[in-house]
Amino acid sequence: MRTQVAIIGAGPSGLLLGQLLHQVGIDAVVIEQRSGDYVLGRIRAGVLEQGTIDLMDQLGLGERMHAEGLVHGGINLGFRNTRQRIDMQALTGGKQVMVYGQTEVTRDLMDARAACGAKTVYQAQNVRLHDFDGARPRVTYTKDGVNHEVECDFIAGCDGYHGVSRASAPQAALRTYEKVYPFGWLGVLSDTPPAAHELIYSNHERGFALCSMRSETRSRYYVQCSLDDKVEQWSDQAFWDELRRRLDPAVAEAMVTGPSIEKSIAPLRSFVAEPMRFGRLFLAGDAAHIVPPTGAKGLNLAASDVRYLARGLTEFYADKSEAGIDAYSDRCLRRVWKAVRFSWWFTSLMHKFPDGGEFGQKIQEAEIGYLLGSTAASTALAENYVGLPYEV
Ligand code: RFL
Ligand code: PHB
Repeated sequence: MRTQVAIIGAGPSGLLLGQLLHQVGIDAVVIEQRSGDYVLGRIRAGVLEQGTIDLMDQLGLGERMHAEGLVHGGINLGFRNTRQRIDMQALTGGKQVMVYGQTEVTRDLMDARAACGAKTVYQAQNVRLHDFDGARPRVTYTKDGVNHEVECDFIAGCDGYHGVSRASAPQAALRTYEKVYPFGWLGVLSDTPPAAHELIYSNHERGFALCSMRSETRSRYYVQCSLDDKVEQWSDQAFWDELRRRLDPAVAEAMVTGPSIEKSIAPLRSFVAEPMRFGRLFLAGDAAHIVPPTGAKGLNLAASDVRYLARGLTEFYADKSEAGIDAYSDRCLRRVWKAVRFSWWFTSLMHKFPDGGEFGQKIQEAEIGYLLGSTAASTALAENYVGLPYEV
């Protein structure tokens, strides 16, 4: 098989890139190791920045998102049994975010891909990347016991943190930066009405809690947990009890609970790999960087990476210019590091650190007080949360 761009991974970055390239007539094949249902079954991101919303609109895929997504102009910070709203819309000159789950974004992209007849290979085993240091890269894989080879001009490594793409880069040319946090998030999805109209990020002496949602009837909640915890140890009742303890009394009492329909534990990590280009291999999304979910930035960074990559590849084919692909890595990394900083800061502010002690707690309290009392400080939070601008 021959294509222009071989895309490894059918997560948000791979599927978004596929549609962006399709829109400008660049042929791409997406090669995914899991089944489509498995990809859709992963419950992840919930919040889209304006830039990600714009990208879906640009692809002509905004209809369901605008009909079903929930537009939020603020978030709530919970602290010392009270709750205060940060009016992001007022602080950023009208910017908002959209609550529309990653599952739905992925479904819309998969449907669009199928509708335009673009090729996606699911359940590809043993995916390998070859010869991307020259002009004729190849990707090989096995499917149903048969070996396949894809010849291409470029490879886009959109295969997440555990994927094969970053691992295939020449390790001597790769520099990585990492911070692992000493706790995880236990998440529960339930068909219950959300606890509040907007998200609540709660700093509590027992640990962080987050009230989020997928719709008016489906909620997503998280509590900070120990890295040693196992999902099986957490009954639904234990989860709801712990969540309630970490919220202010008004929300805790009014909250509707019900059976969980998904429950999982995610570790928290900040990670950046530099550069994001090796010859004709480009890394995008979680393959190149991970942020802790506190800032809701992971999916949004994946979207900004592939936007830059699609532009670079379009310039390559349409204008015979390599300027865009040459600038790709630096351009992405400037935005990535700002989101890494924000996600690290917000994580540090809101979680209980095992070695933080009473001093750490007092500093957090002072900072949250400052944040809520100072327009300058709350504006800094708001402009990062709604998404920093893209470079033109
Ligand atoms: P993905 O989604 O991991 O997709 C990579 C795909 O590649 C496939 N793959 C391979 N395919 C072929 N060959 C191989 N060898 C392969 N190895 C892997 C995988 O099966 C998969 O289908 O990466 P991508 O596309 O870069 O997208 C990144 C986002 O998924 C991620 O950043 C977000 O989910 C992070 N995130 C959030 N981001 C936000 O912007 N807003 C949020 O509110 C938000 N909340 C979250 C989150 C992530 C969470 N978890 C579980 C880590 C909440 C949580 C709890
Ligand atoms: C979610 O709804 O899953 C979600 C929302 C906001 C975050 C992280 C996760 O910061």
